Amino acid sequence: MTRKIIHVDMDCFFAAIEVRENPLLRGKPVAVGGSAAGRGVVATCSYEARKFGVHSAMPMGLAKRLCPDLLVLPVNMPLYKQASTEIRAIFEDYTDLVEPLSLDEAFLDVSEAGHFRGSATRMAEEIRRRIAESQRLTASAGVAPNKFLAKVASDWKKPDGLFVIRPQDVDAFMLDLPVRRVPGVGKVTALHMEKLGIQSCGQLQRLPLAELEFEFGSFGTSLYRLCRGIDERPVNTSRVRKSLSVEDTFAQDLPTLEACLLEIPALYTELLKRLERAREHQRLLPKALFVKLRFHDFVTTTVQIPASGLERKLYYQLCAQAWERGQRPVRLLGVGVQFEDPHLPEQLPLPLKT
Ligand code: TTP
Ligand code: MG
Repeated sequence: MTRKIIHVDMDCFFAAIEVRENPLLRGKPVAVGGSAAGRGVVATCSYEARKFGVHSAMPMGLAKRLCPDLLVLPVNMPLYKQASTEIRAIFEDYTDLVEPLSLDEAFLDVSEAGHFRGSATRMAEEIRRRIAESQRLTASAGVAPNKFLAKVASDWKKPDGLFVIRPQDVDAFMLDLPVRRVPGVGKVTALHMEKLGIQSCGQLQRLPLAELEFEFGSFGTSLYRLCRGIDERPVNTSRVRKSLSVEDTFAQDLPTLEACLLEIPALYTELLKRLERAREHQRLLPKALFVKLRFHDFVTTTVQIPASGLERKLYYQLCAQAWERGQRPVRLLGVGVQFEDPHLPEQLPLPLKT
């Protein structure tokens, strides 16, 4: 059965909310995030700031250099959460099948929704209008037969746009779609494809399944379908958490391994706290622990170890291992845990030999 999926993504979400709260910011380059002095990063920024090359996750100091007039605002999370909750309530007027991806983004499966005699396009239009009216914020939306294409579509006419890919348009749409748009294709895979002379999904379609699997391993199997615009992933109402982590960028570089180790207890305590909160919603079984270090020159390294519990000792060990790889001052330190896939059947404990 063909499905009807809507993907809604708010435009410059945090920054748009700040501009709404303070109209003097309208039309100005605005960034939300940590201050340059505190060595923070940009969470997001207005389109005026993006013109200067400022983008998410960029160090604020660099953003200020690229755009000297940049207005930097601190993150006001409760305000964004409030807007997010109200927007989600709008989605739920159309379907129970809502899968939030983040505060500002969600998939809706409206295949069974009766509004507008089932027209997903009309529903998406109305959702955008209601968000604009009630929140004074703009949203972009994509409508397509699956999640992959709905997400591509919401980005197609951003900001404040709507784009629809009908089932009969999929084949033509895929031909020129850059492979980078395919979920799971990052820099490395894209480069691999480029070396094979492949830039578009149309070109990728010419590779037989066996060749895709030879070149890209198990991901090749998914690629075979994705490059044809086929994606059967359901809209999940509750997302399964794969990992949880806590990290901190320090106002001053941590000069030595000892200094890094001293930061572990605070990060560890915070991780336990967040894990406890996350466990209120789902069963989470640790399968590995990891430590992430970013050295002062932004070189980043991650080490992990299989584990079924959050042993603090292991984090010290991992931290020392990660440090060995760089042996220079550290600007960011993170600790985290990966979880078992809850859909796998539970492993039976091996009977103890007596
Ligand atoms: P995005 O949807 O990626 O970005 P955006 O809504 O700001 O801009 P766009 O118009 O391109 O959709 O992320 C949503 C919000 O999540 C964003 O406003 C800030 C926050 N965010 C972070 O805090 N850190 C990040 O690294 C990213 C990418 C987003
Ligand atoms: Mg967004």
